[in-house]
Amino acid sequence: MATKKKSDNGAAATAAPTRKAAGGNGAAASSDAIRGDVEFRKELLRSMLFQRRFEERCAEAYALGKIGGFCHLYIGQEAVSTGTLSVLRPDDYVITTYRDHGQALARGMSAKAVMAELFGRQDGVSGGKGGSMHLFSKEHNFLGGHGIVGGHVPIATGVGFAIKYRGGDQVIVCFMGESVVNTGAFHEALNMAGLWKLPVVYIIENNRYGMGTSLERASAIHDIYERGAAYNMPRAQCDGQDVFEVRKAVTEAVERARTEKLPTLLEIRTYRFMGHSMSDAVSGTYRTKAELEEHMRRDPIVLLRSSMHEAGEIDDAYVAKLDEELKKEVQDAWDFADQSPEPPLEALYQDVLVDTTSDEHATASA
Ligand SMILES: Cc1ncc(C[n+]2csc(CCOP(=O)(O)OP(=O)(O)O)c2C)c(N)n1
Ligand SMILES: [Mg+2]
Repeated sequence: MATKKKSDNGAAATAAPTRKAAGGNGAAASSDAIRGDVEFRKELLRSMLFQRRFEERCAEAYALGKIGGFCHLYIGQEAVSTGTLSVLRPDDYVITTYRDHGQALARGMSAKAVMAELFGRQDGVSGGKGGSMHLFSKEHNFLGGHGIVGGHVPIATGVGFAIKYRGGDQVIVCFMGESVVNTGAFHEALNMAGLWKLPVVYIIENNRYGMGTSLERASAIHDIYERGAAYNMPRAQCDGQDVFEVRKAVTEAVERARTEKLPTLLEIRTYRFMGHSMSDAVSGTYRTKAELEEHMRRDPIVLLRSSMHEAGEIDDAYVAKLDEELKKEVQDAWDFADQSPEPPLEALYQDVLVDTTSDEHATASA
């Protein structure tokens, strides 16, 4: 079990809790294993609420000019990151898009180092040279943070190939938005994974929009998990606002990948509460305020908190204290980022090419 994990720079991070997933050989996991005990559910709540509080401050930092470039918030989708990453082992791999803050935090990466990256500072997870869209951590097998829509999907397939080739039992989870399913790279990559039976869990976070274009205006089919049929790939769809539904679907897919070396295409239906990026209006252009408000009634954090409240597992005082702790942790991350220096000019020439013939590289990849 891991709840509060130590991170890169020794600071406590609020990672998604982990529990051994139930069910081997593709057997469906039991409801008890999915829901865990009260302490586990509290950790799920903590993980989601931490992402929310962190990103609320990101919006503030962006408005103040402390964060530059692009910045895509994940608010509303936190049950997907927490639910998914609570199923993985530390030696599994994760790869994602530019909407990556929540997943990095749920994976246990240091909030301080993530915030420093957003601020473009030297102590950031990518040395301050990547920014919001390019969070990486070798320690956490977190392979980015990618800005090109669909560009990371073939990389995930390659990692799946490498795992199988080396005889490992890890899996790779590849998060993507629903617009990715209309790119060529998606089809090439999923075909290979289906053909070669690779341990990859492809997760489509279907938040209904690609920038300002709705799924219905962009895709010939709307149950997009069905695209897996073209690649003979196991596939499923689940509710992304319910963290337990996410855990259940991901547990089955991960077990299938780990024990049977089979890929899965999972469509997780969610909704983003903010604009596409910080430069986009929240509503009033491509979606109505009424639509947004309807979806906000299914806020994943409120759903979990209310169910625990009703079961008598937490009370208002518990939530208030938790919130206070998390806000302080985010403030500490902000302060850390703010005092971190900008990368020196020489950093421009560092980490540009890897000398794959060097001894250091040979040892690292052995
Ligand atoms: C190849 C490519 N084309 C266009 C863009 C511009 N772009 C950035 S995000 C985005 C929409 C992606 O939507 P989706 O995959 O649904 O992810 P979401 O933003 O909803 O998480 C587009 C078109 C890009 N980054 N890469
Ligand atoms: Mg989308």
